[in-house]
Amino acid sequence: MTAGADARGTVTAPPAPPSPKQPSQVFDAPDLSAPGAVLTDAEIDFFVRHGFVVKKRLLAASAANAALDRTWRHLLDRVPMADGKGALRQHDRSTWVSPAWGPMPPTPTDGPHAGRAPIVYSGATVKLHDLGAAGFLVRLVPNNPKVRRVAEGLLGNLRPSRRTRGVYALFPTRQDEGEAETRIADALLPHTDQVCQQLNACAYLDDVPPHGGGFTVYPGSHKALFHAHRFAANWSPLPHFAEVMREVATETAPLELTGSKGDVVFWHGRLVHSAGVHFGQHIRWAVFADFTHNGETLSDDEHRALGQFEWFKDTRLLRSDIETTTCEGKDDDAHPEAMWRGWRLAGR
Ligand SMILES: O=C(O)CCC(=O)C(=O)O
Ligand SMILES: [Fe+2]
Repeated sequence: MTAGADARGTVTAPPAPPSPKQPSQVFDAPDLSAPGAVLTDAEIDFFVRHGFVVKKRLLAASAANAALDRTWRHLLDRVPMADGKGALRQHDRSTWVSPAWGPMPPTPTDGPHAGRAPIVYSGATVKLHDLGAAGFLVRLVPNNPKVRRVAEGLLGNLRPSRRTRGVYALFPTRQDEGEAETRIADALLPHTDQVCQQLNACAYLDDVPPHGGGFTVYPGSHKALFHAHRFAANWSPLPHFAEVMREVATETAPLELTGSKGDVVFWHGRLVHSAGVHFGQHIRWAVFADFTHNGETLSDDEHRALGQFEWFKDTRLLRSDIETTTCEGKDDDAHPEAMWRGWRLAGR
């Protein structure tokens, strides 16, 4: 049954899962592709079971390099450094470690960037949201025919892509001594994303070595989190959401996805994930993109009224969404079809 009436759910902010958290394990995802196939059965099975699949070197290296050069220019142009603390330089790795950013202006409360700074720079993280709609990024990831065919093969008819979330960089930091396992677990911030979450992509613009900030996923968590929402896609956490997150964080060993320039991780919108631990010397460069069905969506003002307007994401609440209770108890491995209703992969 499709919920045509109120597809918005009851929204309450979930508390963060506490420690102890499981440390992540470095994971080089298997290459399950086959020449000429957009998606193999093995890739689809992997995605259904684990909630993600990695398409290796899906982006051309030359295009990733060009995008990275433009991203560097934008970052150097727009992100201020702290006075007297030394400049950041693209081709001087010694400047990459623990960069001292200038102060961030307050988050805009109105205008086009209300609710989220156009660029977030804090500690080791830089999120270039304002670059997210740049043509070269939209062409490289969500509108790249190779990426789009995979997303369509998994999800079906897609809402036209207008933007990405931007480029997310994780810089190397000076490391304190400490027990590696504790540092790894403590550094993780398992969470799920909001607004409307069906399918997402994380594309690497450069190689991501072990413990180099690889996107980190909690395999299989998409199934439990699916049932921790009232609706299949729209942000609609149920009262037991926090408990489910706690169980995932304490019981599931997260996988830190190492990879190469051009790899694209496709991940289910309900998959628990985190930015990865980073003890290395490289910068982790990733473009995040959102995909949803091409259904009717709420207006921007309706999102604002619900406190759900996130301008930097290419996703909007669906006016008609599926009630997860109608899928209850049927998404085990023997009957995987329930939580995949409406997905193209279910029809293969
Ligand atoms: O940068 C990453 O690896 C993860 C970012 C993320 O999960 C988010 O911004 O919601
Ligand atoms: Fe996230």
